[in-house]
Parts: sequence; C-alpha cells; structure tokens
Amino acid sequence: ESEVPSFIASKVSQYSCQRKTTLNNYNKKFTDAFEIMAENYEFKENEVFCLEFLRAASVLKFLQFPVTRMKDIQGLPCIGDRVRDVIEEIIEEGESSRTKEVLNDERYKSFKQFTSVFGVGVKTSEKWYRMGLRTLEEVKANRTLKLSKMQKAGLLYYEDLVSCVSKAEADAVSLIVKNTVCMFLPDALVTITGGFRRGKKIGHDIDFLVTSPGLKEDGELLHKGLLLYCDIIESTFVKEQIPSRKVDAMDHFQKCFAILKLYQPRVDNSSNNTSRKFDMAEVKDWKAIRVDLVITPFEQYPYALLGWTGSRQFGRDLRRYATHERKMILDNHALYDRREKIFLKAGSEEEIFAHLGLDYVEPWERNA
Ligand code: 8DG
Ligand code: MN
Ligand code: MN
Repeated sequence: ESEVPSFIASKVSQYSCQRKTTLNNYNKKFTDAFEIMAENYEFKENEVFCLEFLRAASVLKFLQFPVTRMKDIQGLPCIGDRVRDVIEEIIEEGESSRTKEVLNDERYKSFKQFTSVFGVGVKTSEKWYRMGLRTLEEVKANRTLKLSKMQKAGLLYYEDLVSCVSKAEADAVSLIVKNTVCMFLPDALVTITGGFRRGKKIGHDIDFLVTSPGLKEDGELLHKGLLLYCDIIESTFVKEQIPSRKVDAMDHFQKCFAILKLYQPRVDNSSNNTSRKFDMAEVKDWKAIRVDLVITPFEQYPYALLGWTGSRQFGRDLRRYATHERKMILDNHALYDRREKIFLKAGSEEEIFAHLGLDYVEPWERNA
C-alpha cells in the first residue's frame, strides 16, 4: 500500500494531456451535471463558461475517488466559483438546482432536440427557435423550412441514428470499410479512431482514418455504393501550411460524413410459421449508422490519428499545452516549432508526445 503515491490536489495538471483519464469515472454525478451546464452555455454560444464546465468535468473524471466533501476538491485546477457552487449543492442536496433549471428550460429542451439531428448545429437551432419552432415534430411538419441534404438524411434516419452504435456494430462496419477500401487501395491502413479507439463500448458514430504509404490526393476512395448518405469534403490542405492556432479548428483532410447501411439479419423470434413470411417482408433488416471517414497523406497520419482519437477535451488541451508551454502549434496535420521555425516530423503518436515533452498517454487514458 505504501507504494501508492498519495494524492496531491495541487499537483494535478490543468492540462488533461498531462493526466491519465480512463473511462472509470468516480464522479459521474458531478460530471453529468457539468456537461449539461456546458451544453447549455454552448447553446448560448458562451464559449468561456462552456469550456469552464468542460474543463472541470475533465478534472473530476481524472480523480480516483468519489468527491464527498468540499475538502476533496481543495487545490484542484479548473474549479471556479460557478463550478464550486454546483459541486456544493450536489454534495448537500444530492442534485443541482441549476442543472434542473437547465433541463426544464424551454430553449435548452428545443436545442437539445434540434441538435440531435445529423447536420443541425447551434446556428440552425437558433434560427428554428427564433421562428417559434420548439419540437422536432414542428420542424418536420413545417413546409417552409429549407433543409440541407445532410439535415434531410438526418431526419430520414433519425431513429436509427439516435440509438447509439455498439462496439459489435462498430466491428461489423469496420470489416466492411476495410474490405471496401482495400478494393481500391490494397495497401491501405484503416484505423478506427474516436471513442471506440479510447475503449468506449458505445458511440454516436464510428470514426475511421484511412491512409496508405503511397497515397495520392484523389477522391477515388470516397465512392458511393455502400453509403446511404455521403457529404464529401475535398481536401483543402496546403503544403507547409502553419498549423491553425484555433483550439477547435477543423482540419483540411478530405473527409466524408456518411451514413452507412449496415445489414443485420433479424433474429426470428416468432414460432408461428404463418406470420413469418409476412414479418420478413415488413421488418427492416438494416440500421443506418453514422460514419466519419478521413483520408490522410501518409506523413500526416500520426497527427491525424492523435487529433481524431480525441477526446475532444484531450485534443483541446494538447493544442493549448503546445501553444502556451512549448511555443509550438499543433493541429491534425503537423507540429510547428515557432522558435526554430521548423515542422517537427513524427512517425507515431509517441514521437508527437516526445516532441511536446509530454509522457505518452495511451488512447484509453485519453477519456478526458
Ligand atoms: P462518440 O462519437 O463516441 O460520441 O465520441 P467521439 O468519437 O469522441 O467524438 P466525435 O465527435 O466522433 O469526434 C472524434 C474526435 O475527432 C474528437 O476528439 C474531435 C476530433 N475531430 C477532429 N476534427 C473533427 C471534425 O472536423 N469534426 C468532428 N466531429 N470531430 C473532429 O479532429
Ligand atoms: Mn465518434
Ligand atoms: Mn465523429
């Protein structure tokens, strides 16, 4: 027992890339509340307050014990007054009145419904809310709305898409994607990134990174055929481009936010053979699944892998750490050293951590 280092709150780094955060969360009660608060601020486009709650949630996810007294959080980074108030109330009352208020708030409830549709973000939700729309039923019934192709697909496959993707489904889709990609590109390297690479058992989508040693910039890969919906975004990467300093910047890879049709033979539970034929014709034997496909040049693969593995908070903190602690700029394409004015090459994620002077953090420890 004496081998276990005692916990020192003031030694906890403010950067989640210097903390190892597994899926084992002792403080879900608190972090769920913080995430609701953060989401509400996101809907109000208050980025500062939103990030404050997300950072606090990330710190509590790192703790190896459940917080039960205010003393437990003393000296921890990223715990401001707003956060402290929520913690105090949860400790004393078992729940937070502020969070409850948010959950009952009409605007929050509408935005929550609207943004659950693929292709609908805060901007669109804002527009619909201002038009007086409050529910998805009202959105669907409204004939004057001009929906994007993405939003139409989002509504069409809504039920399938809100039911989460399981690990088994992710594995099944992974086989399909690998086989299909290898028909076009035999030496392709196809990797699952996102939450599944971090060990999550469910996700809202499946993220894939595709590369190959001799990958040329062509759109051959992003073929239709197995895709129900596909929005191909062409690569906008310019060679030797200085990485973007924006913490939540999009990257420039060719990518595809797709919906895939996963056939899954239904288990026939009916013992009645007369109804069987009828059922087989009626029952839908597939599920619509959200898939992100990202195509990356081989040299940028480790950077893309690091960025697309997430978590989102882990990625934000890596970039923040690079900028503020190392005078470097990190994005999904490269790492640029501003003092030396050079790009730091890397052949693996380990090398990127080493360039940044950080201890390596395994994917399953990046659930910040
Ligand atoms: P989930 O799908 O299981 O709900 O969670 P996730 O896998 O962690 O989230 P995600 O939204 O699928 O995003 C995976 C990672 O990809 C996340 O850490 C952020 C990163 N990412 C980028 N660029 C982009 C982008 O352009 N769009 C999205 N959605 N994610 C991006 O690096
Ligand atoms: Mn994902
Ligand atoms: Mn994704």
